[in-house]
Amino acid sequence: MRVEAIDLYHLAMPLVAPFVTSFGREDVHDCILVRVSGEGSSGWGEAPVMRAPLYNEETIETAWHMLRDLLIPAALGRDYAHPAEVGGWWAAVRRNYMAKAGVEMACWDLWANSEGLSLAEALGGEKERIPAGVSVGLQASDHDLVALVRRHLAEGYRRIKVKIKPGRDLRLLEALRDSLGGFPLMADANSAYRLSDAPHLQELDRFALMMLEQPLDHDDLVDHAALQALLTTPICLDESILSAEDARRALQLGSCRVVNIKAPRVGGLGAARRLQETCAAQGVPVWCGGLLETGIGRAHNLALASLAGFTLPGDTSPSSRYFSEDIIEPPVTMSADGYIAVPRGPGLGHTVVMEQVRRWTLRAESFSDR
Ligand code: OSB
Ligand code: MG
Repeated sequence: MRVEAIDLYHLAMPLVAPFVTSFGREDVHDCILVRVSGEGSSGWGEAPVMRAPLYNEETIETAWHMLRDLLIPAALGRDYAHPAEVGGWWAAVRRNYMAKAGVEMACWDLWANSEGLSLAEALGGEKERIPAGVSVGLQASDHDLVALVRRHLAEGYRRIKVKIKPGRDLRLLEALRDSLGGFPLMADANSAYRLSDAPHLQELDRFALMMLEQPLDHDDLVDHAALQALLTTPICLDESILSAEDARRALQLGSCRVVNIKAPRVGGLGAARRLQETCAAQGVPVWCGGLLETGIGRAHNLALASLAGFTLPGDTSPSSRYFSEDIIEPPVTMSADGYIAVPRGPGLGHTVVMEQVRRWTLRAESFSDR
């Protein structure tokens, strides 16, 4: 498959409700959509970068720069026999994983389309449907949070994740357990605590959480290991794991017992699959996280989560949880018992609606090898 042209679109799509975490509030989902074309076919990827470097160090502007000035020039005109090769094109470029993932994931879709395979088949995914989880942001009050989680449980979600931060943790979890009982629940702190908070975090053990996600700094495997030794609740790492090598180091140190895998965080689907294999070899369960993706990134996540090694429900929710109208047709939907069907058609298995893409595009740029 030869890469002949690449198009970039910066989208800003309004969310149906603001998403509030320990690091900030998002009313709009920003991302860079990447379309790679070649040999009469095309494929889509999504780099879910934010405007500010709050989740990782990348931003819309840094990713656009990396794509335009380094990653796309190294990709145009390249031939690949299999998309697992693509990540290697930028071996000399450090990090900038979301920018790389945008192109890498589009190359998977392009290849799958030309082979007549679904993305799940291209990756080796076996599941026909995946259990849906939902990530619930911080709400104005514990009362509002309980009402929202009650609604999500009635909608069928198979696991609930709530965001916590210092001052918004024990009472909130207590309210959920008191009102709604023993449903599958976990908490994500997005690095809001320090190791000196360990005595406080030990109090979370009484809520029987499935896991506590990323309590400490994004680059601190050492303190996470010290904290894990003091908790019965398993720690799950998100921001701290940027590669399969990071996971090997984290597991060697005892920094976590579960890993959240997001393809954009690690440079794409090839790297995400290697990360999953590293975890599986050590008996460590993984699940597929999310970054509020549009239908394009969501379809990629469904394909990834269809791999047998993804044994826990993740953060993949239906389109309607994020957007009033998605940019793909049909939108991603969830059954009443909380499952999402893995797309079976070629590539994404959904059609990208260009009218919707253009509607939310703030900036676009095209590149070709001619
Ligand atoms: O930490 O998992 C996270 C969204 C944006 C940035 C970071 C995170 C999240 C989520 C939402 O939790 C996951 C989703 O619903 O896509
Ligand atoms: Mg997280």
